[in-house]
Amino acid sequence: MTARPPALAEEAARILQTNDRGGYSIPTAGLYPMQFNWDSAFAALGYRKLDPDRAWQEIETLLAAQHDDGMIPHIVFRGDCRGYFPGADVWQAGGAPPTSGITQPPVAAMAARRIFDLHGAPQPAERLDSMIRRLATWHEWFSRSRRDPGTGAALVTHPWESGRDNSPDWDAAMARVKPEPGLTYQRADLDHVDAGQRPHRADYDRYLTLVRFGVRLKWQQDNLAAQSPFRMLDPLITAVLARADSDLARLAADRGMTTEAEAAERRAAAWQSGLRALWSDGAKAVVARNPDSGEFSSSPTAASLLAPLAGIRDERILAGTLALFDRMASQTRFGAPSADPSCPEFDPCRYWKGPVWAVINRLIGWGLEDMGETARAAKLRRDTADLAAQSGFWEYYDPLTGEGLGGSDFTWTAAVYLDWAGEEGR
Ligand code: 9WN
Repeated sequence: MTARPPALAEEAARILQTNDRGGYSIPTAGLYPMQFNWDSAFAALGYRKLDPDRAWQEIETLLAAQHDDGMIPHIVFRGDCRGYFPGADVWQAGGAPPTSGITQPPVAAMAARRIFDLHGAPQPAERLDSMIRRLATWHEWFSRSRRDPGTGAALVTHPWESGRDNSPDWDAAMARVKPEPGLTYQRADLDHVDAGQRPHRADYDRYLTLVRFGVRLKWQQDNLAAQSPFRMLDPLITAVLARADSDLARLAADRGMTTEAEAAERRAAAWQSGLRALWSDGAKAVVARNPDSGEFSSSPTAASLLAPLAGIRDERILAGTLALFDRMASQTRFGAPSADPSCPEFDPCRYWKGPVWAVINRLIGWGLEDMGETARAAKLRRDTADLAAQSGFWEYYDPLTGEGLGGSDFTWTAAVYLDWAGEEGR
């Protein structure tokens, strides 16, 4: 039996309230007991339905963790973080509260723009001005410390920075990372989730090796971008930056911050051209790319469906994107699978190797709606809502059966339902 939509919206609201730690949220108790960067951006979109001021607070607490160089870290270790590995003691990245040493997809400006458009500015409105300044400083940091000069696309220095940890996009580059000899550590994720739904031990060895590399560089971000044993160009972060900078430009213009608005417009155009440089004639899609060899990833992933979000309207890229969307949709009951079902690495249960993620559907749907592709966007919304109705609000789902996987009672999945998926037909 499937839950009826009003009951589902109530359940989603209950999850947001349960995971609210007072001004910030955790993704889910146990598995992720602290604040995560893009999780908070999506959480804000859910809180806006319950209390817009609480939504603004979520963004403010995230931005409050900004490093001196402008980076907003991927984890802010607030509250009792025991039970998560690697903790602040491993990262050694400083901050009060302590943080990780890398960033995550910058969805926060997109969330801020949407909350502003639908609910107006927070009170007093100067709060929004400080958020705009912090977002602008963060986005400038991306242009300075994560922009590949060759292609103009965004570089990631750790799979965790991409937010799509074990995506096939990173397999070739990860295979070249030599794990540090004699690493001993105790994973905490397997206390909460079945090993078949999480990355392998060989992945964790490399995740840790890369963290220790950053510690040795004292998290000097420009050096990290130049020297990290893992450097890849990410279509998702590039597309999100194009969209987030254009949203930031609109927000800044609305607040009369002309200099910030013009700078954000320029950055948005530069990220769009960076995304075009990820177009592969072989894959007929925008895909991850090695900045050193220029080599393209051999198969597309869900991140290849984000050119519309970036505001790209080139005929060839849009036609390739829609054809890929249709092919992937024909291969799974629920879209969008995080990895291409035709690729040998596809695994419907293992994290970013195939499962559906509500937040990725939200980003793809956002772009499709922008370009007037309402039928395809509606399919993704319906699939996202059907997954919640069938299984509840999980971290991710099997695209073939709809089974809920990973952590349960998950903040960003509940938030995407409230903000978007559960809205269908209203
Ligand atoms: C490492 C919190 C985060 C998400 C990421 C997701 C997962 C962390 C982990 O959980 O990553 O950053 O420990 O597995 O991949 O996108 O932000 O929900």
